[in-house]
Amino acid sequence: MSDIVAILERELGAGLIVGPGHERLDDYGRDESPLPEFFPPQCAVLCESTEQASAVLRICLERKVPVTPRGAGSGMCGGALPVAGGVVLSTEKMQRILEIDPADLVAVVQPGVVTGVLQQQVEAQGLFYPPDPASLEFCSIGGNAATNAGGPRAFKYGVTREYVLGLEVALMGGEVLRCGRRTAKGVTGYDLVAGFVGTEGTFGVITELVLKLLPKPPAAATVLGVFADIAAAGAAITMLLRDGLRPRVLELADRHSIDHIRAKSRYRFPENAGAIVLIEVDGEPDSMGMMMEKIGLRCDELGAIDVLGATEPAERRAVWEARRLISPSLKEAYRIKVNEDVCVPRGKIVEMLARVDQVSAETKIATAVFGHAGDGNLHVNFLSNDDPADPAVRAHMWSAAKRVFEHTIALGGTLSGEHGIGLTKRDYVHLEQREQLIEWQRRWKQMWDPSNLLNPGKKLPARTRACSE
Ligand code: 2HG
Ligand code: ZN
Repeated sequence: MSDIVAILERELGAGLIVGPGHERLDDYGRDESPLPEFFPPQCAVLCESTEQASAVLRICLERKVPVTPRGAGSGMCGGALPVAGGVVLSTEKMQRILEIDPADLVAVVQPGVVTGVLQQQVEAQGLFYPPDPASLEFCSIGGNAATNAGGPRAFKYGVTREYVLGLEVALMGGEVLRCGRRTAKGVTGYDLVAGFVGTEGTFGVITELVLKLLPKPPAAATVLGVFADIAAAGAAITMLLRDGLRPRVLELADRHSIDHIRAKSRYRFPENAGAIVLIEVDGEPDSMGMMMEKIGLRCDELGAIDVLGATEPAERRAVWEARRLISPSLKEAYRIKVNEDVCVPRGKIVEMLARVDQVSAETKIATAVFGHAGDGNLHVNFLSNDDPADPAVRAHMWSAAKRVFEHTIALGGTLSGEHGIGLTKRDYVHLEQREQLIEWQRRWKQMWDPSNLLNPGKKLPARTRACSE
């Protein structure tokens, strides 16, 4: 394993390799997860083509060196951390948009394309790529597909999986597989595309994607329902869902989340906001006014203390910039931010919010709660300025997260709605899934990567128990 850097340099050229002594090497040992440790790889290879990615995977299998695939490094669960050392295979340089086809309504892209850049490019042609993770200005499409990323607009349009029609994947050992289609429908063979999306780089490295596009909605408008507290906002969301309302976004942010973005936000959030429900609709321009009025009146009926509208593009942009700042602002303000991403059945949102409050009171840990409440997907952030290096502090923070997981599962929910399992949550998978089910997934992983060298130690708990449970 020790000569792997020299071999890769010889076979691929030193220009692609971030090796020992390089000032950027340590960056590949970190991501956006709340872990104090970092995991330096032996080197990172910044691949520029499928052939290069395939060569890395071939050489590393021959030498039995672990490989950790990495997109933009914006993941929050440690999925891109090289916990076993070895080589990081980065697709950040594979940034070409190969095709935008308005007739077929598809785009063909390399994995390093930044999600927001793709959105701008397709929108310039009157098209629309809906998945909008909050990190869209720096995350990449390959990472979005690897984690099956969501975002606010998932409420109406669904998550990344719904938009990946076809994939090119480089497998451990270097074989390149193309699967899927570019047609609107298709059922030939097994659905390997769905099988690769969301596998967090444990089955293969995505080297090209065929993405589904939609026509761009001609207009959109945003309404902010201001509520006295999170319980009132949660109850309003439940009622809005029961009304059968289908806006494209139905988001929630509590007072703590809003307070952290006030100073930086161009949009002025009302001082009295105990919680905000963010609703966005899209459709024909002349229907926007009527839809906003209807939503506004309904928010009033549901106890909003104020209702504000944003129709002008600049104003809407300011609202969304502010919303996307919640996560980075909390990260800046606290030394520890353990952020969970639980998802509960929609009918259980109010109960889940109450249980989060209960955990915060029991553990005396401050929380900020925000996110995609219309989908039941709540970002529960546990926050502290205690010493992150103190194991007792960390254990206490994670014990609070575990309680939230337990409440989530008791309510019929799931550990992660959109961020993934990666490293940080793999030891909690047993709370949600039976050993038998986990074992079948391990066998599936084994089929693609029998030597367990591709992103080892992620997604599933290690095999410690008998599988007869
Ligand atoms: C968001 O929706 C992201 O802003 C980040 O998914 C969530 O930091 C978080 O908890
Ligand atoms: Zn989110």
